[in-house]
Amino acid sequence: MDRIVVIGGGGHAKVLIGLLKKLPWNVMGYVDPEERGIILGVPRLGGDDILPELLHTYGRCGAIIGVGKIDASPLRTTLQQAVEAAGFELPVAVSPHAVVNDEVALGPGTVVLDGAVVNSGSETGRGCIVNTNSTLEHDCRLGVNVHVASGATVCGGVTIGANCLIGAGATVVQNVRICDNCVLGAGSVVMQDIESPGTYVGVPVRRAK
Ligand code: JB3
Repeated sequence: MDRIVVIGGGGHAKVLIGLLKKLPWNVMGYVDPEERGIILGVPRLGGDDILPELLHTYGRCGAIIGVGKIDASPLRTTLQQAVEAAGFELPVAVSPHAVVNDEVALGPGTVVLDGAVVNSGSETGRGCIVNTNSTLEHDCRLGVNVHVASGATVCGGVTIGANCLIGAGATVVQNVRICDNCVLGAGSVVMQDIESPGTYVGVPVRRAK
């Protein structure tokens, strides 16, 4: 079984550790600047500074970005680039309780969590989160570091730019295009293209900031 380390030790990391334990990975531990205690039986190994030592000791090792995303920050991409540059492998992790249909391409470091559906012909960039019970319909295109939060529905043919957060329970209707660096509030409904980065809330969405 290949070894893997989780980057971050908060709520998203806990979900990923629960998932990785069901997959053929040996979860060595998590790294976090803070001591977050044992998470689902998995210990903290230290801060990010111990990562080179892990590679030196074990040779081949996976890493997964357990720092989540509730804004348009590129932090997850920065972390992913750092661990890749250090020599870690960035696997795709798909829950056994998710459905990923035909001709789907998931970028390295993307996770598809319990109950999520990624329908045929869709693509994600690197390091995306398709969170619990969300739907990414057919022929969608997600940029890097997009989080489709729990229960969100992205209809067919939608394009979403880098770093976007599609909030919990939000809906994006068919063929809409959303530019980079947008945050859509929980429960919001997007019916037209969004062409300026910002935060959008409501039904239909309006710009909040
Ligand atoms: O809504 C859902 C289902 N999940 C949310 C997820 C997507 O985003 C969750 O409820 C949270 O809102 C959020 O999860 P996350 O990012 O795990 O949040 P939090 O519980 O606050 O934990 C963040 C952890 O990342 C903290 O322990 C930080 O110390 C750690 N962290 C921050 N920067 C870092 C770094 N860890 C490492 N290794 N390196 C960093 O640079």
